[in-house]
Amino acid sequence: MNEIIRRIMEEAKSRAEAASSLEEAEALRIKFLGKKGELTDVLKSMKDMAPEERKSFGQAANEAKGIIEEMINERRAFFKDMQKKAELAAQTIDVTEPGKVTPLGTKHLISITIDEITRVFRSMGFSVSEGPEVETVFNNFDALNAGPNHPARDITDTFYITDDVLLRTQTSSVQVRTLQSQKPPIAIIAPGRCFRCDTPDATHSPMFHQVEGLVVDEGITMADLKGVLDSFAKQMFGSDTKTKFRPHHFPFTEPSAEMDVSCFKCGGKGCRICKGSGWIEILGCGMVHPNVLKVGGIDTEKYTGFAFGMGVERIAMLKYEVDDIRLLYENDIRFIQQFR
Ligand code: 2NL
Repeated sequence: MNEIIRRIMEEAKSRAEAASSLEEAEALRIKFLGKKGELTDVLKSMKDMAPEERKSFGQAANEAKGIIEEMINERRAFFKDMQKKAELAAQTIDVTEPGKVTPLGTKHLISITIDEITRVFRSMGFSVSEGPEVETVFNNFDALNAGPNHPARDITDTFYITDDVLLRTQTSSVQVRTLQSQKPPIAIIAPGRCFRCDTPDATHSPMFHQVEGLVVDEGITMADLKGVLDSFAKQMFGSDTKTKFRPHHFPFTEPSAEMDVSCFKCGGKGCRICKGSGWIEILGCGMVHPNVLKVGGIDTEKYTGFAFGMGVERIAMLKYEVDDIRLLYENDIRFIQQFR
């Protein structure tokens, strides 16, 4: 074999063996086989050779090219393999390492209470409706038979956005929408946020929650109202719970009542929770006023209904003995985690 080729091959071999990294091995390809590489230079010089010399020289040079290529490839593969092994070693997972503990959130007491109320009414065949917190004055007041001079409309009591749009003061507006969009029989509850201009104290908050309910069908009477709400009270506060209905007044119901339950803490003897009376006021209710049914386009000769509304905060505070409504909104984890 030509002396020059042999020398180049030997140099390539020792350089390949000496290469200590993938980069070094790759640089050898350029040094020996690249456009300006050593073997390429030798091949270029062939043009000055005699034809028979050129043939054997060319064969030897091509053979050398293949061998050098293979040597370099082998070296590259070696370093690639090393790199991969190093990567895998670095990635080794220690399965005995203790896992990271992600603290689990807890349901807020308001959500817990809404869920409890919802479960009871669902079990009696009610479905759950939701509606917007930003409502029309019509859906919030006019449709509910609250006359143009009703005190609740006052700007000192209600958050108005424009003359015709407000933050709903009760979730009745959801039921107004239901009356307008569905035909009886209707049995729904509407849980959700409400807003009133109140200065916060132990029992008031400008943002609070309500669950309202509405039933409309043929032949619905006050007896249905009492039966459903008495059953709700027993499921919510215990099967020994007694109920009592006191006459009241709401513009959207006639007749209207407030329902008291016998104190679930003392059983009626009188204690701190029921302020010594043995009874606790839980909700307002009544037979839906014909004017409200008419707004929903419901035939008041054929259909009657009852409705009720309760404050979620009030029920949560009574049931779980929370003495300041503001605790429900501070979101102190030590408070929130007490209710699981
Ligand atoms: C209370 C009293 C009440 C209603 C809400 C209602 C809704 C429609 C028609 C008639 Cl669409 N009434 N809702 C009825 C009686 C009482 O809430 O003290 N809530 C905290």
